[in-house]
Amino acid sequence: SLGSDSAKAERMFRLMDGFLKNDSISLQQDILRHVEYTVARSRFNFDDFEAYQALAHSVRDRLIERSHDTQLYFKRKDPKRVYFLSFEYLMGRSLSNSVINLGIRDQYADALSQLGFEFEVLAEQEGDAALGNGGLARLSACQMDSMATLDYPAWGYGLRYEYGLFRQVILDGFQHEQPDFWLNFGNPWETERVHVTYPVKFYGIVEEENLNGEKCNVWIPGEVVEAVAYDNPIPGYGTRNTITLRLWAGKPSDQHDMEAYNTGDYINAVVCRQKAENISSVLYPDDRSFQGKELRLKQQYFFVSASIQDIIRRFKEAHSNFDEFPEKVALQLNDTHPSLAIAEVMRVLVDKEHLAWNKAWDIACKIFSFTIHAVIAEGLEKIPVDLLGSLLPRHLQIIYEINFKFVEELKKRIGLDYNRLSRMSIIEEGAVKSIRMANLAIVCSHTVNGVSKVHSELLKAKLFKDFYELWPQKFQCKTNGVTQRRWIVVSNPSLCALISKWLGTEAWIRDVDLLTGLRAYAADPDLQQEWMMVKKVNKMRLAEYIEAMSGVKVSLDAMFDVQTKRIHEYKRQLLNILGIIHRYDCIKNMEKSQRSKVVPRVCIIGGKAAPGYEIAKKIIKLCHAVAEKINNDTDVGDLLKLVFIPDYNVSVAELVIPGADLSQHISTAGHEASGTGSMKFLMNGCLLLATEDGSTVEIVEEIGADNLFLFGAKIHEVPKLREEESPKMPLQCARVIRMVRDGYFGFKDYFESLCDTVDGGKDFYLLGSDFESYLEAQAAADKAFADPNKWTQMSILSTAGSGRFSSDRTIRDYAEKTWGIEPCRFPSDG
Ligand code: HBZ
Repeated sequence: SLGSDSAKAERMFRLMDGFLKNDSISLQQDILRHVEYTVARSRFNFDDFEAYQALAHSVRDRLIERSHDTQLYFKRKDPKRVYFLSFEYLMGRSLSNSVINLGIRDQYADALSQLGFEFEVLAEQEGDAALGNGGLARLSACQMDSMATLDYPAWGYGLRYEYGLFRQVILDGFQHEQPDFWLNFGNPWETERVHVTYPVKFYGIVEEENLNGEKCNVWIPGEVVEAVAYDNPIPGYGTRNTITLRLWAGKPSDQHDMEAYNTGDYINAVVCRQKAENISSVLYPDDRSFQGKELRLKQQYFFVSASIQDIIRRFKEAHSNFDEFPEKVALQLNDTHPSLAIAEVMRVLVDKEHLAWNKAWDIACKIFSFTIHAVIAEGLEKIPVDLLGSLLPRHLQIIYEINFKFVEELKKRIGLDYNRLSRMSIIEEGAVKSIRMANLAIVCSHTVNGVSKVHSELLKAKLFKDFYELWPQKFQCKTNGVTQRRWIVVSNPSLCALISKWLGTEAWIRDVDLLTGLRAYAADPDLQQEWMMVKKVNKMRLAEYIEAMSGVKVSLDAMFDVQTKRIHEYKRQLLNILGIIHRYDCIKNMEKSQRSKVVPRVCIIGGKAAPGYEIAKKIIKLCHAVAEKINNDTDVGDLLKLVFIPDYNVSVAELVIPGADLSQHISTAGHEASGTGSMKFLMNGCLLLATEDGSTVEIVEEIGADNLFLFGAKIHEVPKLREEESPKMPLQCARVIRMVRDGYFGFKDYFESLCDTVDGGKDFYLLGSDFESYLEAQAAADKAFADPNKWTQMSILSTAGSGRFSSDRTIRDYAEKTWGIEPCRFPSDG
């Protein structure tokens, strides 16, 4: 249905003999062809890794066909498109996800077995694409999957870092960071688009010129770097639609240094050229606060400038009038990191397209929407004015102009309330004058959203109260979600099969609300039996991994209790460890006869600390020190084990989450914007032990408070608890801290400052205050676990209630209420 009518197209179609075929023989032929011609190994002699590469290339061929069809179709239909701008994506592995979404996993598994290979084994050969830090980045990946599956005409834009998030190596219990040069063996999924390149300018000066009697600003840059596109196909599930994640890499520009060549400084000129590649070379591994570093700002502009040029080029291919721009383009800012796009759009429209300022501003205000992932003001980006002025002189002028007009308008609305004016200004006056990127994004965006109900309310009541009062209609809530394709279908195939069997359909994979159908069988002994078996198999897989990695043997009868996420004080891994020490202490002090009543636990903690975050690194060390003591105590045996899983990433998560019985989401209330890990555990029938923070509040609404273990201070109680003169410190908590302080786990001096954060007089994250309630929730979890049928019923109800936390729901909501776009589905069922 796609090709043009021309004879040429007909002939090409015949020559190509239609599309690639997916029968077993064709797949085997394709794989062998790639072994021989792409990997350049003999088809009679290749190893697992080479087989993986060939396999990946053969899958990519199929993805390319679909992405061509999709793009051609979008071009023909010319719908409004959304451009998702995110600085970070945690895609993980692509192989299993791709073949599942293409609907040909079984065919591939069969073809491979005919060739003497096992699909699962080859899938293990793939490394993670880890171009991001944590929740924000994985959310972007889940949302791309949903945009493709729901047939939205969407593009993702990002940076192709050569070094992704560091690899975490644990030596003697301490975290060390190793570079993740993930492209070392090539990346079979991407396609370099050598023709899709754009110059990106930096530094220089701005001159005023006269253009037909009108004053016009011309930016004469001091450096030009070329951005080259690398396209990564994102296949939808149950649709032929395959969208693109376009990542930019830096490459030297030809215009760059002619001067140097002419003066004969050849060596220096080549060295200078290499610097261009540095821009996109490394991901900043800190997910806490803004780094006022020039390289970071360069990355931001590089990414923004290339993306905007690409978007405008695509628009201009079909349109000549910028009045139509807002009808065809929606730009989504994933946090403030890409918000320079606002100044860039203004610069292009005013300086290049010569639109009047007001006209350009009107357009900009109709295309941008902005998602905030931060909770506290310190997390918001501020760019020093001097830095911006030297790197992007024209953008600084534009931001000043935007601010001037905004403040003038504001004065008319609110009068001369200088405190409020200065709070809302895009420019922060202070020791270091800087640009508040969030304010810039809010001023220009038509929609601003938080990532859970409580977070969105918090933004309105606290962080951006002034803006909410000015523009209440701009503020929305888009509760996060995760994709059930990756987090059930790919990572937990046995559960996937079980769900489909009991629902009598696989339709829930696209239509996740159908999961609620499981509620009817939650008490059914047959389902319960099968459900337990699935969990057992997943626990076995996890136990093998734990033993291979750490040498610790764990009992499958124990409750697997997991906390995996970035290490942060506010996420309170320390509370978890103190709770484990308490449990250990109790077992030690118990009458031997009482021990049979203890519910055995395997406590699993995993996550990376930002390289410069000392306290987080001490938490990791404490975890190892405590584990060393407990795991070697024969007195305790299987009643308690503690394991730290190193280098937690997407593919480790795929193994850990399905094997968890209980998972902890225990941030101090009011600190987690949403949290998305909890949603993945929920989907996998894992019970939650949690504070009423972020999206947990909505999870409780959905599954009921008696289906999880809640504890701790509530959001509104936190400020008052913090004001208290002497923070609450229950005896049990004081006792376990004392054990650490006294050197019970060694490294006495090293842990001192960590202990200070709790009993040093401040206890900012309220570990002491929440400690008793935490222990009670843990006791309730033990009690429930002792009744396997009850526990299994709760587990089934968790999965059954997880549908609301699918990114499909989130994306549909963005599409309808924020972006104003509609599905554009390639007309085929293939
Ligand atoms: O975004 C997280 C929130 O902490 C979490 O609650 C939420 O569920 C998730 C998705 O909305 N935020 C991040 O992951 N933030 C970052 O990774 C980050 C990265 C670079 C920065 C600042 C923050 O400069």
